[in-house]
Amino acid sequence: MGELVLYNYWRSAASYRVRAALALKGLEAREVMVDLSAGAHRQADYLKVSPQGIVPTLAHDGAVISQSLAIIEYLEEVFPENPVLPADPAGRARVRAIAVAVAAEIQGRTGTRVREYLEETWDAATMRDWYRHWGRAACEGVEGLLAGHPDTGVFCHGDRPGLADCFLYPQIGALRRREVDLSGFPVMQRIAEACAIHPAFIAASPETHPARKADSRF
Ligand SMILES: N[C@@H](CCC(=O)N[C@@H](CS)C(=O)NCC(=O)O)C(=O)O
Repeated sequence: MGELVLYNYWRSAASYRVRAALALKGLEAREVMVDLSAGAHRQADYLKVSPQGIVPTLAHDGAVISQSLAIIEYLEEVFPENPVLPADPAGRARVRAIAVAVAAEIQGRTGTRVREYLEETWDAATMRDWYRHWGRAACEGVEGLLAGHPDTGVFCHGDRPGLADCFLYPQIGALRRREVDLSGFPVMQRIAEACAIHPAFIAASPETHPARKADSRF
């Protein structure tokens, strides 16, 4: 098996999803930083890797894979040890549904390029209201998938962290950084507390990432 190469950025929530999945599965990847703050994702050399101009992207054995969900599913299929998806089809579907709810309905509406476009015309207060509105609206749906469901445990699905947590926890970090009030979402908050002290999420975290320490702007 060839080397895993992960194009990502330490601050990116979508990148954190894949770093967390790698850590949970006990896999190592060589990381290539794509500095979103400096616009490296829009440069011609990176657009050859990711025509969408987004991180993360995984390169492995001649395959170049974009989209965090597709990347983690690829890792799961190629490296089945330490699974991040449950064994049963209904459980797998539930975990994927939580992941897509986070990726599409929280991050899709409030992600970097959407914000950058709106920031060109909106003032800071309008931006803040918009972000908080969509952040909370999407969280209501995710909390609904988790609260009271018999398969919700310490983590999103049972008592071991998996793919759904790889999506949920980084997104909660992004919402908190923008001061979205998460007080109506106790299950999400409880799961976030469990992730915060789990070694895989600590190892993959933006806060502890070597590229952050090397970046004098932060
Ligand atoms: N659906 C994509 C989202 C990827 C994404 O939006 N990544 C952000 C960083 S968290 C990015 O590259 N933003 C650059 C941009 O939007 O121009 C995935 O799950 O991988």
